[in-house]
Amino acid sequence: MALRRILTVDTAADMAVLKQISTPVPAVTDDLRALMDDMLETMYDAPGIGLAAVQVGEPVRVIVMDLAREGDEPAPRYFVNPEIVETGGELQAYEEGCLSVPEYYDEVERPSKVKLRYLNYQGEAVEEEAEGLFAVCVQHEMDHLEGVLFIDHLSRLRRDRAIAKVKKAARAA
Ligand code: K2U
Ligand code: ZN
Repeated sequence: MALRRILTVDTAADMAVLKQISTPVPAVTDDLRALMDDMLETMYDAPGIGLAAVQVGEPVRVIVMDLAREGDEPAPRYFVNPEIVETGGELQAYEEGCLSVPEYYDEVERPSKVKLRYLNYQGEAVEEEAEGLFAVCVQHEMDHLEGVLFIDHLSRLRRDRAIAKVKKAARAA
């Protein structure tokens, strides 16, 4: 397993990759599992609770997640070629962050329930319903696969302020 660099919005090169639409994966192979292992290690190290492959420079339709609370047993989740097949419930606001937009948090409204279909770590087809933080994270990560960042849901002013803040922090580092 290896740590990968997480792309951030402060450079044009990284932003160009983050804005790409990720490509479907033809098959769940050992190489793909190695990428998912690296993504999970990178996510835990960040730390974060979700990560899309494009965030480590691999624009393929793969997401990893672990929603286990501090102190609980890790509960790694792998989603290959995930699709949201249904959304429901009421619109719910949640204070989101993003490992590609470090240290910036803002409210985003999303449907409170989603039904998703994906291939798991073994390449088996799974259909699952999500709500709560799981639904928020799935939709946040699915946005990444479409080249959409959570700040793209904000006003132009707040989006520009977020990017300026990340650029300022990168210069200071
Ligand atoms: O995509 C990412 O950058 C990973 C996010 C996933 C996430 C964002 C918003 C809401 C839920 C999940 C990172 O895990 S950011 C860290 C974080 C953790 C819990 C809640 C909000 C942000
Ligand atoms: Zn994100």
